[in-house]
This record gives sequence, C-alpha cells and structure tokens, in this order.
Amino acid sequence: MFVDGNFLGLPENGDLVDIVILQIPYELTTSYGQGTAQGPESCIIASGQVELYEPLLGNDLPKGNAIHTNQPWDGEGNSLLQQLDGISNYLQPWYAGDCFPISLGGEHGILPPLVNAAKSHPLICNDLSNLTIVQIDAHADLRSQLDGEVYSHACAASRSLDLGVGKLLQVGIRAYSQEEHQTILSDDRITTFFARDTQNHSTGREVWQQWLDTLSQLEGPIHLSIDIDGLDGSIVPATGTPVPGGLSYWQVVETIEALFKAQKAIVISADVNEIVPQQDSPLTQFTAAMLTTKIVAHHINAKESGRWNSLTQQNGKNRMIGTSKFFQEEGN
Ligand SMILES: [Mn+2]
Repeated sequence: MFVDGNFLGLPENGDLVDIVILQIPYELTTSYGQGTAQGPESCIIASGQVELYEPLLGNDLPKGNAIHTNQPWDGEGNSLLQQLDGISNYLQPWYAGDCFPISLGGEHGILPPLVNAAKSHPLICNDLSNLTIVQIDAHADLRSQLDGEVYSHACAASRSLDLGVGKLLQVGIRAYSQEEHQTILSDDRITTFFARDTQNHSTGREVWQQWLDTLSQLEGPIHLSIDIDGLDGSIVPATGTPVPGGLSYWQVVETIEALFKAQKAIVISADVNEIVPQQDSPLTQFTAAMLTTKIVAHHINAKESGRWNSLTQQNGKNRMIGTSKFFQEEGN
C-alpha cells in the first residue's frame, strides 16, 4: 500500500517509531536561490520513486522497521529567534534516543536549533562537547555574520560551535571567505577537507581515502548534516546556491557508509538540507531522497548489528516535550 505524503510511500505502524522523518520548511536567510521552504515536501514526493530494495540489507525497506513521517514544522514565530526556538521544540521530542531522527530542510540555518534539540539525547546529556558534526557542504558556513544576520545559513556551523559542539568535520568545501579560511586554520575543533583536494584528478584519490580514514576513527555521538550543495552542482542544480566542482553521488554514499561503520562512533541523527524543488526534472529532490534512503538503510544496518540498541537501550519511551527558549533574547 503506497501512502501519499509518507517517506518512500510507506504506511505508518501505529505508535511505533524506529525512524522519524521530520520536515522543516524553513527559509529566512537564503541569500541567493529561493524555494527551500518547499524542499522537504518535494523530497518526500520524490522518495515515492526510490527503489525499496536495499542491497546493504538484502531486503526491501523498511525491513520490519517503523518509519514515521511527521507533520512538518508549523513555521510559527514572529521573529527569527522565535522561529529557531520553534524548530528546536519541534525536533526535541525525537531526540530521546529511542528512535533515529532525520530532518529535511529547509535552509542550513536549521542546524543550530537541531544541535540545541540534540542536547537532550541520552548520549549527549546536555554536554555538546561529546558531539561531532560531520558536514557535507560547498560552503564552510563559518561566517560570524552575513549581512548583519548571525543566524544566517552562512553561519550555521559557527553557531553550532558556539553552542558547544566538540568537533566539526567538513568535506566538499569550495566556497568560503578569508575569515572562514582563517577560522578553519586556527580552530582546533574544525577539520576541513577541501573539494579542490579531494576532487583532484591525480592526488584526489589519496586525499579521499584520508577523509574516509578520518571518519572511521571518530568516537562518540555523531550528527550528519548534508547540505546538498556539497554535491556537484550538475547533480543538484535546484539547490539554493549550486556550486561546480563538488562531490559525486557515490562519494556522499561512501561518506555515509564510513560514518556508520566507525566502530567507536554512533550516528544519532542526520539532516538533508537546502533542497529546492527542481521544475524541469526531479533530479535535485530525487538525489536528496536517495541520500535520505541510504541513511535510513545504514541506520537499520547499525541497529541489526546491535550497535544502536546497545547504546540506547537504557532509555525508555519518556520523551520530553520541548519548552526551550534558548534562541530568544532576554525579555522577549
Ligand atoms: Mn550549508
């Protein structure tokens, strides 16, 4: 039975939730392209065309798992800070450690409220220094501000580090300012693999292997943030700011594989953002849907191998309902 509006068209399974697809149609500061607010819905529609057979699992998805497609974030809030709080509160109930949340965006400005929501995860326990963010992106997103806006998508990684995130790994990076370059060089928490190095025709293979090795050595909880403009612009022409010279589809898949295979790490959540519905062809949103499906499959594989359960089984079903006001200024 195909269910319209559900990821992969899969039916819900009562109250059971193993994996939740969250939709954040947030668009406030995208500087160039328009249309990321329609991204999550377009990705879910495109997911209806993704093959359910997953070679990794040797079976069709969801392979006995309950995939819940949640109602989209309501978009309410009279100011940017209220909206960021709204996003954080929308996400937080799904960060109790008993299911795997995947957020579809929306612009990359969703990352700081997502990180804020992740504080309640049992493996984070309010200490974000435990958390590593792996960021696939064309842009470093390390500006201190863009056009005066500190919560711009161009500052998403900076604000996440400000919240206390312990480690940031970036790949695909090929558009950045001098300030961002300085930050990459001087901040010990940041490791950046530039696209110019990983995509080089003669030496790129070796650098790419170093990236995969770096991922395999990670420890502790991981959030994977895929800005789809990290892929080459030819594959994702409808994203907010398509950039040439980016990663191939298979490089992103290899990154997902390496991350979920890292023996001392556990991927606790992921997001796929900056999706814009492409009009002439569904390639952009279909690529996003394919990558989201790969994440789902790798999470199921991690669960089957016992690595997910062993780290979260102490947690019950007592989800906290968010009342966070983290992003609001005093007196607001
Ligand atoms: Mn980004």
